[in-house]
Amino acid sequence: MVKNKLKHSILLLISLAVLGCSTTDTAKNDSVTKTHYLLTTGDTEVHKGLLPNETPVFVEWHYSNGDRKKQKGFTGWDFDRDGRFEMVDVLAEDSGVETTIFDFDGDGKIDQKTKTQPIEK
Ligand SMILES: [Ca+2]
Repeated sequence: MVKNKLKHSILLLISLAVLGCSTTDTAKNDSVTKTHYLLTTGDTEVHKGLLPNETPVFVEWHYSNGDRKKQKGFTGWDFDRDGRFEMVDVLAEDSGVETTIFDFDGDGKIDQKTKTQPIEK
């Protein structure tokens, strides 16, 4: 059971990575390209009461010139505190929420995706 939960969490992270890759291309110039990236999770913040657990997910980009850039790319929300994310915020370069994705059936696949709309003033 724990192994299946881990597998589903990894599937969701892979889905996140694909989503993140398509939205955060910030290569400095044409001769320097991104070669690969690593995803790591930070410490989970356990909130009191009914609030879900909150875990930052970091993306470390590796470039062809050897440079690396690490940034918070996602925030995972674990509503039932089983270690799997039911909701993930995909963050933009300015750390604002760009998209929110949901996996409420626990299969590690995205069930719904909601694009964040800017607030009109
Ligand atoms: Ca969960």
